Amino acid sequence: MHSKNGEAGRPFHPASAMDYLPEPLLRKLQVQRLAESVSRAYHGQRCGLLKKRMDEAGVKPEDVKSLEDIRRLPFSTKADLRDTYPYGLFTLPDREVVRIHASSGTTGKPIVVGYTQSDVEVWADAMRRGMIACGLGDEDVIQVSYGYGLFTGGLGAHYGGERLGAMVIPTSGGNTERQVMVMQDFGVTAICCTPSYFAHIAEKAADYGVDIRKTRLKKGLFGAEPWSDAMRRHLEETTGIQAQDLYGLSEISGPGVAIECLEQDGLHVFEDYFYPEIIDAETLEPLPDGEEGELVITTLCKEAMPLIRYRTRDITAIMPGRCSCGRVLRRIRRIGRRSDDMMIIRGVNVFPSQIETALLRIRGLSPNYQIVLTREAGLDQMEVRVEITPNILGDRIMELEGMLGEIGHSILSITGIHAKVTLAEPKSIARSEGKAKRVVDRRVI
Ligand code: DLL
Repeated sequence: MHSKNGEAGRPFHPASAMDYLPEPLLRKLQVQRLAESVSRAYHGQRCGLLKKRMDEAGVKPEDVKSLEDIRRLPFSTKADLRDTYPYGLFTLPDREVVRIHASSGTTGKPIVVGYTQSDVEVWADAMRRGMIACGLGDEDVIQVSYGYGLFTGGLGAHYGGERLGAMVIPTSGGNTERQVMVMQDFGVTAICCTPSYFAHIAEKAADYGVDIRKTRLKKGLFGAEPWSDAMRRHLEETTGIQAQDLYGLSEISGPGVAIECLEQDGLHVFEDYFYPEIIDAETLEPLPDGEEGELVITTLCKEAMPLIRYRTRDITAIMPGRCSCGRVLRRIRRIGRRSDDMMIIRGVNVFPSQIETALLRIRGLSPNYQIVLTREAGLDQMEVRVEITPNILGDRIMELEGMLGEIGHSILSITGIHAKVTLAEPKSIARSEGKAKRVVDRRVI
């Protein structure tokens, strides 16, 4: 088997044998793990949500005998996480849980996910295999510039890199000058961050007189936000690295649910851990391979918080046929959009409803607002334009300035994003007769 991008001679990497499991064995393993996962969720969820839904649908965990049987199971959504906040979907006692992460919910509260020791290991293993698929090995020096904290990006890439045996440098996000220094001085060969942050790092590096082509950097594992092939070409041409697409979501584990191999022709899903389906977002009916729809994922090994048929809201397709890299794992197309209104701003998930919650906490604002997204020097900027009510208009300028600060603070506390706030005169923001158009996205991705 030959690969055009340099995996030649090693189509089968012994350290990622599961990627090459013969298909009948993989499907058999999936059925067995699916049945176990459904049983864990059915019997274990603290809130009993899945049990209630399955009982209503007349399905029992024992009914899951083939992969087709998955269609009989109810879907789960972000709303389920919100409604059972914080730990309702957990299936094990707290003492079994060794890690918590969180991601934006649709209102002021985040959604919370938990991991047992085994869940952390499964996640690290998926990331490790993803890194191998990108051509990385124990000789690599990996700079992790995804944020460390409740966000899964930093620790997810970190554990994967350590499991690979690479040298991992946990720079986390921010302080771009130091990022460039570390990259140059520490002999970094691969970087993990959002594609827009790498564009920003590259631009800053040029300002500091550093030519990334002359450093040892050769790979980037980019994800956490949608990006395009045009952006890939731009990053690859300006910096000389190979830019790989990395996908994941907190609910399922974090980064490493799917990743591109060196063929850069779709993202391999780690199917022995995460079972993918594509559905029509309107009818909820499964769609055949090749057709675009919403990605639904069932965790096969998760212990602390198994999720059955989780609707990701990400739009993609399962690509028919086998990848020329030789991996048996099926591929999804790169994700360009979602079926809901979630925005991703500097890698942070933000819902318009969160902005609304933040605005309505403040007296004197009307519920008419608009969110304008732009990208400057590779960095996303969010402007929130909000109308004031007529009775506030007569107040002194000083008070209006205080109000700007208060709004900015309220948005920051709910979303974690610094927004530029502009007050607009009453009735100056366009009204709509149907769905309000809250978001104007001027970013080129
Ligand atoms: O963004 C996990 C992650 C970290 C993935 C680092 C990749 C790298 P959440 O914050 O829960 O988790 O956001 C998940 O981000 O449902 C997609 O809408 C979007 N997303 C993630 N990766 C990609 C990608 C992390 N490669 C949400 N392309 C997902 C497009 C992506 N969208």
